[in-house]
Amino acid sequence: MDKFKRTLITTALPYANGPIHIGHLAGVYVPADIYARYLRLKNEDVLLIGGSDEHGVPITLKAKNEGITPQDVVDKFHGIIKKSFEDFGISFDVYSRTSSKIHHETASEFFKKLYDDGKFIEKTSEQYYDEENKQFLADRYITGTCPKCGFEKAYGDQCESCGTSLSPTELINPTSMISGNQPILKETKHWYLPLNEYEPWLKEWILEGHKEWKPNVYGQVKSWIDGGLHPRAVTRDLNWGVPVPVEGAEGKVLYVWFDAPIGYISATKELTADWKKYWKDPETRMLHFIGKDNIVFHCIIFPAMLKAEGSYNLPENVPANEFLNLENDKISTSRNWAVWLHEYLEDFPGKEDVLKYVLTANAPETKDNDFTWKDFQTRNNNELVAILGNFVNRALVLTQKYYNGKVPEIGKLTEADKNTLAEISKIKSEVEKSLNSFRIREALKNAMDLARLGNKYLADEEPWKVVKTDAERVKTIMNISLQITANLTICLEPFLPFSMNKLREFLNLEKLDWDKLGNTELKAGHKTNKPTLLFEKIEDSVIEAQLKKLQDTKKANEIAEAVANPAKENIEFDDFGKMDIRVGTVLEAEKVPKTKKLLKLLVDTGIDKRTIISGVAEFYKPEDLVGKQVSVLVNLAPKKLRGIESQGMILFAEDADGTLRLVAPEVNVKPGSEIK
Ligand code: B3M
Ligand code: ZN
Repeated sequence: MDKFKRTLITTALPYANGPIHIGHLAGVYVPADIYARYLRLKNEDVLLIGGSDEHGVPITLKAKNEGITPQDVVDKFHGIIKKSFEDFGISFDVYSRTSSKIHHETASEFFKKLYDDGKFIEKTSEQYYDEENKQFLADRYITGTCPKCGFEKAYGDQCESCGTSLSPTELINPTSMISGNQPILKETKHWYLPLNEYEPWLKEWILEGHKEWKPNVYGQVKSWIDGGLHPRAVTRDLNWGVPVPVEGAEGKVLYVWFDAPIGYISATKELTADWKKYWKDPETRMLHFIGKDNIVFHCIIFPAMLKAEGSYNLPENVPANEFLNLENDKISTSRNWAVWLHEYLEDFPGKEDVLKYVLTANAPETKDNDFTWKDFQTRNNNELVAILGNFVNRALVLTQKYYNGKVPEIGKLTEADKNTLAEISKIKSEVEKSLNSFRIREALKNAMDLARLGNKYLADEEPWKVVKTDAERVKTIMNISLQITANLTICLEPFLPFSMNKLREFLNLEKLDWDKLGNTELKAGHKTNKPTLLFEKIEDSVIEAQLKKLQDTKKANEIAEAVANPAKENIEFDDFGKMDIRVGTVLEAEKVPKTKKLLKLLVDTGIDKRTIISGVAEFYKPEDLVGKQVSVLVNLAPKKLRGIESQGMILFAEDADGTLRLVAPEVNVKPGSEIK
């Protein structure tokens, strides 16, 4: 730690317009939590800061769509988010929220100081205004046709069809999403932070001074700076947020990205009266844990704000992660393509650590990664159960069996014993090295090496065989195995806190500091407890149920996103009249042998009883159709299918996902009734 006495860890404040999903966890909260737990285990002074980001346009839009207030929206999601973090064991020292009074005051004062010090420029520009609702329209409140690709539902800031970023005035046929009217252009005044003035300083501070930052972070910052920085508006015309605390700013609030990072300060204030020590003492090291989409805000804009204010520390590092995908598709809150934390906690009670483990082992540290349920199962069964759980269980169960749970005396050490014990210290320094450079995934792998070491030691020494010939030797083997187990409770504590707690209970051992890692802390004669299983196998059926849930989501999305085909060319009434469509009743149904899709039906058409072949075997079982009424085109020329003559056609509606559904009268009618 050398030049620093303490660490302030901030985690990106999630928007309170949806629950937490595995992407958030893998990118930000799990690595930050591991790092904070590690420092605490080293007895360092550390704070882990979190909170909900409760401002911004998407929250107001959600409120509008659901007919509730923005405060209702954030109350609901702040509650869900906070509880799920707690249950999952993210060890925040404080989890605050930006709609709180303390935050409004803090953000307001911060703005006022910059304003009074003349750090802003004021600019008047023309922006879209909804006359009916008497309000300026945020970019997201305007839709129109994309000038690049012609997509008709582009937003004022971006076209989600072709990805182009837009400004509202570029939209063709702009429409207010509030009133549906065409907005007018009207002059409005805003305050801008002249980022361009901070360019030379940013170059020196980051590009020269922080070459050690992760390449993905450094690279993104460099390309922003190289592209040239411009003044950035820090206020908005909106009625949800922190009101701009100067005269002549009625109806204006701070831009969400101006107030949100100040939320880190407010949260620290909420936690401790001693907050200045963490923000202003240069001996405090500040770290921002974020996802890659937040890099520019944490590496350029927020530091420029802090620099302009003048009395705060700057971040020492910003270990941003890339994105996690889910089953090969981008995680999306609006498309419900996610594994939601609160649902996981319900579906997998007691398995918090399993998710932490999988998200860490597969963390998107240097590139985007994919979460799959299959990988989740494999890592649980082949790593947590087969390596860690298996070793610990053997060590503890054999101790129960041979010594009634008491730690046996250690005797004369063999070379293998000495090497094994020496290995623990090596693992310690490997884990430290990885963690100190934020390679959390590698750190976990190194820590798991201790469990691998234990497994190998037991497999090599085979106490269950030696016990028949050399009982004294077995005491030493078991003593060493138990020492490794005790060391695991330290080494894996930052990564698997619930499980290590359990393991300490088995061992009847108190929590040990990081510096004890490598020691032999268990004294001979110490009584251990009867263990249960540390991890359980996850069965295929459990994984299949999760995959089914995702499949259902995918289907629902396809249906929701599908657009109806355009109407066909007009026809004359007589053309329609040529079709003779009748209601019929299915009398018999069977599969056509050796086909996947075809059913052979016997239908009472009221006119006659006839055979019709239908390609619906994927959607209906024969027995489901018997007795059902159907619509039959009876004057379609007969056609042979697989050697059977089909005398007409049954009508089906094709859903957006391709599913076929019967078209039938609302109540049963007499077979032969005409459909017209
Ligand atoms: N709420 C954006 C996000 O969740 C934003 C982070 C704020 S951190 C100060 O990606
Ligand atoms: Zn477009």
